[in-house]
Amino acid sequence: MSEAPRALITGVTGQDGSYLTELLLDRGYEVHGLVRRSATDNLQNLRPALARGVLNERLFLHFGDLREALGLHRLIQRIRPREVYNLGAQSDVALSFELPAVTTEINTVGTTLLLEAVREAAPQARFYQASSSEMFGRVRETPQRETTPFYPRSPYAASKVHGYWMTVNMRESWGLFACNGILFNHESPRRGERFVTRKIARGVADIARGRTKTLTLGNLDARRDWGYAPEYVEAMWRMLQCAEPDDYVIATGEAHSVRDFVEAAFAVVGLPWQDHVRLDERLRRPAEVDALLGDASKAKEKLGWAPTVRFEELVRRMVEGELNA
Ligand code: NAP
Ligand code: G4F
Repeated sequence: MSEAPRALITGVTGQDGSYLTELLLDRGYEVHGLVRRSATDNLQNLRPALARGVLNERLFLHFGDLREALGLHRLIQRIRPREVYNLGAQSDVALSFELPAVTTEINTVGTTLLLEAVREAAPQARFYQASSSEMFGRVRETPQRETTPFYPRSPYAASKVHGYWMTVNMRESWGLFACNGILFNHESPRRGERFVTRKIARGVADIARGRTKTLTLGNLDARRDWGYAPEYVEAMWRMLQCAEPDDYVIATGEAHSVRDFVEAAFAVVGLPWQDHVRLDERLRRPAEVDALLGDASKAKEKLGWAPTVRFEELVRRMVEGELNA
């Protein structure tokens, strides 16, 4: 193996994992990704990274699963990474109401197993945990910051609260360099297809191309602080370059409703949204997170991080991404 700094990414095939892979390759890292075996292609997001022609030279993919304790231990022992980014998760909030045990197994037990493997096999490694603004749930204050108490509203959010505290606990008990990034929603053309921004972007593009007439959604009133994913993976990396481990909120500080997103997306193709959007009660969640808005002042001050892609630009990039697909 080369002398380049080595990083291990779980969830490497996901939106964030793929952007982080490209960022780390750009910065001279040797990148190792944990990939789940799947019957159909789950490497789509990694195509740009794979197209660099560095597979098995500076980019290595390993089959594994966050629930496989010995596999994680062996892999970390073999690679001895300098940095470990735990991005792997059952990340679909709506689905977590249907799969609460599986969500807990992957997000809670999986995170614990990975932290344990790092503690045993590479205790000097720096660890990033993908924590979530969903943990704020029924919000106790607005905007939400690092000190805002959690009030999880879904099995997903509850699983992430446990992962958050395991990360803090490993830092305080065993001196691990472990950080939580409490990231607010961040999107891109690589966003999973079930999340609302991608669903809207794809629906609008399909309607503009005459492939369908309607887009069916749940709650249009929910508000989110939506940022651009490639900028958010930069924040992850910066957290692990600090002198001391800490926890950071990453957000734009601007909130919009799902309705705002719909309006802006239809505006990109010049169509009236009211003619095409239908509501379906079955897409509403048993418990909703009504509004999230983050305060990333600490990240700005300590990491020198600030978002540049704003809401209208994000919507445009996502709709154009679908039109060009
Ligand atoms: P994503 O696109 O859904 O990617 C999730 C990744 O986890 C995929 O690579 C998936 O593999 C992998 N995975 C699922 N189950 C696994 C298991 N049992 N073992 C190993 N890997 C497994 O998620 P994302 O949007 O990139 O988000 C990355 C992380 O940040 C997640 O932990 C998410 O919960 C968290 N987060 C996301 C946001 C956001 O707005 N995007 C905000 C806050 C926090 P497959 O490809 O095989 O399914
Ligand atoms: O796009 P969403 O499914 O994302 P959600 O639930 O905010 O979770 C995402 O962001 C979290 C960070 O806060 C991550 F931790 C998590 O892993 C994930 O990446 O839903 C956004 C909002 C919700 O209020 C939902 O009820 O959109 C509303 N919505 C309305 N109609 C819909 C739909 N959501 C989906 N997925 N599909 C709909 O048809």
